[in-house]
Amino acid sequence: MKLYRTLRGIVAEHADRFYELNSFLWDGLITREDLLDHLRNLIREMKPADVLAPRELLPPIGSQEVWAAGVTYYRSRDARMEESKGAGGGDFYDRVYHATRPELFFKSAPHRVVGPDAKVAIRDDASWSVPEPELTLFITPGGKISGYTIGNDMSSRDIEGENPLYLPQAKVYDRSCALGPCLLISDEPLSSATEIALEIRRGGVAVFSGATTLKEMKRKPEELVEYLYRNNSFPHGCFLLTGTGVVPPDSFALRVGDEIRITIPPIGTLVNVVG
Ligand code: DO4
Ligand code: MG
Repeated sequence: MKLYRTLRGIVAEHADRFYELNSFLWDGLITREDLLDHLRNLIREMKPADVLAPRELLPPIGSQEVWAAGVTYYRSRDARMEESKGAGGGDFYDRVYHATRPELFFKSAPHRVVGPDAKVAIRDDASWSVPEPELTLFITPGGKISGYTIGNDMSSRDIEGENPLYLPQAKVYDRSCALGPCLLISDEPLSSATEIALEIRRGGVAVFSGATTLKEMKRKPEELVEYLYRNNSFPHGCFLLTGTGVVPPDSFALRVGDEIRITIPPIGTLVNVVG
């Protein structure tokens, strides 16, 4: 079951049919602990449409905080050790990769998040920015993973590389986070064979493409959630980006106009342009 947040209300997609849930509010709906069963009961009584009439998709977020995990893939550990070696910070990334406690950081308030086809930003004071394609969990107030979406954890590598203490500035700024295109509601974990693919197009031509699978992720989603919810309450639930396993080579930096396409097959493709 997929849920879309749109300018004309909420739409559920199930078995290639679309159901308008116009009378529902996003926060009230997605924070239900029995979300999947509730949606199944709702649509049972409804008349579906075969196609979704064109409408603008919004990011699948209401009042939730967005958090992120870091260095959950070997590729991320490697790239960060390299970018920060001049600053003497490299050892921290290796240590956190192997530590019991994961790296978790606050990524975004809802107003900094953009949705499908909206523009993501690079900082004016950054010279080396990249997208980070990440499987993103939706967790209920009770701590249950009830949905999945695609997240882009836009990052300024030069700022983070200069000093790891600059991480919040490298990660948190207007339009530094994209989520979408929908929330995949499932009580089952995603298969470890699930692919996360990134393509960056410049002037219509692919200038970078790469992929990983969830098998490469060092930590289990439940482990990240368990740490995030320690002494932390989320009355509206929470989104958690689970870290990147795809990092373009060090010679690559995003430019205004670049198109970022992130695909996670059971969820869809999230497309944003830098602007
Ligand atoms: O350690 C800094 C951030 C790491 C991160 O965002 C990632 O690994 O995806
Ligand atoms: Mg990241």
